[in-house]
Amino acid sequence: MKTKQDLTPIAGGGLLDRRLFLKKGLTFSAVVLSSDALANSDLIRPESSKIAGKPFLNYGVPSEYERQTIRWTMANSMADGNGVSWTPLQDLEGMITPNGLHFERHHNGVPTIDPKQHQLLIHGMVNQSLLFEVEDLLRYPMTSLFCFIECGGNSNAAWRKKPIQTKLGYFHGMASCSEWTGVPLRLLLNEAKIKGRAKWLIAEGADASLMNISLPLEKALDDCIIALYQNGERIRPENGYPLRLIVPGWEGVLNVKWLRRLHLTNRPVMARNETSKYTELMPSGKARQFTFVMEAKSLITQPSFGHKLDRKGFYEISGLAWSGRGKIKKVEVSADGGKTWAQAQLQDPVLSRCFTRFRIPWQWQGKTAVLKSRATDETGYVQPERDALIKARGSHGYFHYNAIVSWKINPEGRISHVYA
Ligand SMILES: Nc1nc2c(c(=O)[nH]1)N[C@H]1C(S)=C(S)[C@@H](COP(=O)(O)O)O[C@H]1N2
Ligand SMILES: [Mo]
Repeated sequence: MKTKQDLTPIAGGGLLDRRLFLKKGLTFSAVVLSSDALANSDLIRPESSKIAGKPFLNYGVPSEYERQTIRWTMANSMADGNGVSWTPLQDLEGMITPNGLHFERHHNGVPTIDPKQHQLLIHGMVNQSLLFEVEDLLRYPMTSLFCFIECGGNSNAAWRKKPIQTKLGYFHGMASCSEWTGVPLRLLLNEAKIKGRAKWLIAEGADASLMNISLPLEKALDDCIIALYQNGERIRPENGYPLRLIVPGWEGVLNVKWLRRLHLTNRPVMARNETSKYTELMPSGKARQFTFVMEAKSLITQPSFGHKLDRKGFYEISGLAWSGRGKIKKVEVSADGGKTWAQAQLQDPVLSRCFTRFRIPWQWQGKTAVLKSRATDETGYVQPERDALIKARGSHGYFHYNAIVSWKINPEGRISHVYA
């Protein structure tokens, strides 16, 4: 048997070693029953077991008791159907985002597309232009990949001078993670026979915004897919039905939905979303452009703003980490505002460019505490503190915010978002 020493904190503020902690078999909150209580017949035969349940459903929906777990939607006035909906990351567990809760970003609404009417055109610097029906694509060899999609504008509220007080998903939830299945783009491009001068691929959607974007051909040939399925079922209309481009690890905007055209060229098209948007003014006065990769980031999802710690004692801190450059190598957590750090356990599987779930037990003393998480990816890149990010990038930022997020717990157990 291990001794009491097992629960010696491994960092300030009460962070504990998860393996030793689980071995101890401690109770978190279960009620210990007396023999009188055990005599209560409802415990042995609950109400729900006394009548037959509801019939089968052709398509399942979440429990009626989970109606609060929803996307938070916000339309803007720039164009009809322009806006966002956020994934409620604070209410979810594991690494996969349910399809009905995948965030949405549309520039002009969700088009209604009959797959029988939809075609994909590949043309430009190729030896033969090709036109694919959706039916044709469904016959190609497919592959699946688990990856996150994150909008380059995710977390942009954190660039503001004062921290916003809102649920985690409502400012970091323009990121979701799915298993995408479809045809490797390389197969289709090789079939069209790329001309030597081609360097870029302009992808265009079939929505009212005819959104287009330039993608380096090298990336297209490396690991991009034309996805037809999302978490096992055909892609939802909101996420690009009947087909979309998946560009693993790179900015959300490159993942063109309702994809209808791939035009091979020798230079970028200089579309709205790679010139006036998704570019960043740097302290030098010059703007960064084509900042494709989403750098490593992590968030504590439990506990986070809107949750309340109702008593002191044990809690499992749980969160998500991801990097557009590969796998997450480690996540460190601090419970004392960054003075000391302890390594959290990464939950299997840890996949490249995919959400990774991390966990660490914590004994809250009932005092003020500041929780932080810091991700390191397999390239050695370490998620920066907010000050360092602002120093490097200036204070005019709007895109690519990936600094450490801090939650302050007050003695009543209430949680606020702080810059610390
Ligand atoms: N055709 C088309 N593709 C699009 C968009 C769009 O408005 N139209 N939005 C882009 C942006 S900015 C992002 S962040 C992702 C969002 O994908 P999702 O809505 O499936 O989360 O889709 C990208 N692909
Ligand atoms: Mo985006």
